[in-house]
Amino acid sequence: PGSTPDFQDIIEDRCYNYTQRIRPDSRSRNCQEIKQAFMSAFISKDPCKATKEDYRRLIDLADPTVPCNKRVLWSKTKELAREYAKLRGLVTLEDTLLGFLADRLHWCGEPGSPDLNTWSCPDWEKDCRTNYRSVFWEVLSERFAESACGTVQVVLDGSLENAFNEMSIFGRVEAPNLKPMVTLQAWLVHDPGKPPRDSCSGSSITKLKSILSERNVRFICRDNLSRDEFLGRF
Ligand code: N1C
Repeated sequence: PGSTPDFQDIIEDRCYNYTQRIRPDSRSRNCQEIKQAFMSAFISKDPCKATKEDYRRLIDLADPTVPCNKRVLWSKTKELAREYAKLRGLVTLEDTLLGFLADRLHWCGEPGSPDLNTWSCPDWEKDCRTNYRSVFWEVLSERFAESACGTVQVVLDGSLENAFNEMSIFGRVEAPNLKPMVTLQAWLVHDPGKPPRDSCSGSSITKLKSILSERNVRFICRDNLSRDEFLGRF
């Protein structure tokens, strides 16, 4: 797809909603400035040439202020992870200002044009990995993971053959950026009506363990959980 219609208005609305209603305690932020910084990160630029640098100013304006010891990561389980976080008073990246602003949106620009491209934005698999949306989530995810402390949870889809996927953002960006001494608690949850296909002793989780042990991150894993068991109601 191309950029989400009314991208700028959505960013602005969400920014006011977040800073004034959802987290009015968060230090006062200028939504006009944040929107401008978001736009200037990618407007008029080659949509396949995104760099972390492009988002530097935006990130500086809106750094996460969520607690470091209450973070929930996920891969292929966004809605479930968000539900779990909400029930337990924990947070996902969409609970930070920038995660909240960009959730479910698409955006890219065109060289030489002041407008968003509403026809087509590059895809990570088909077109280029350094597209503005992917790089945005990578930068945010990297910061979210590297600044986590205490126990970090990750919700993985146990109905997949490889619950841990090295090519996912969790696999290539978050897991390798956890700090030493952090504990990662993994939950393998299978979909209702589907059998568990991966487990804590399977090869994908073994790979995750090896990435973590190199970094001195402790690892706890629970598998074979149904959605209801995981969310704690039977
Ligand atoms: O590639 P993934 O999952 O492993 O990424 C998820 C991982 C989470 O732990 C988040 O902290 O990375 C973070 N993250 C988001 O919060 C997020 N919100 C929306 C990464 N990506 C996010 N998106 C979009 O979903 C983004 O476009 C990205 O490519 C997908 C990742 O989904 P996935 O494969 O289920």
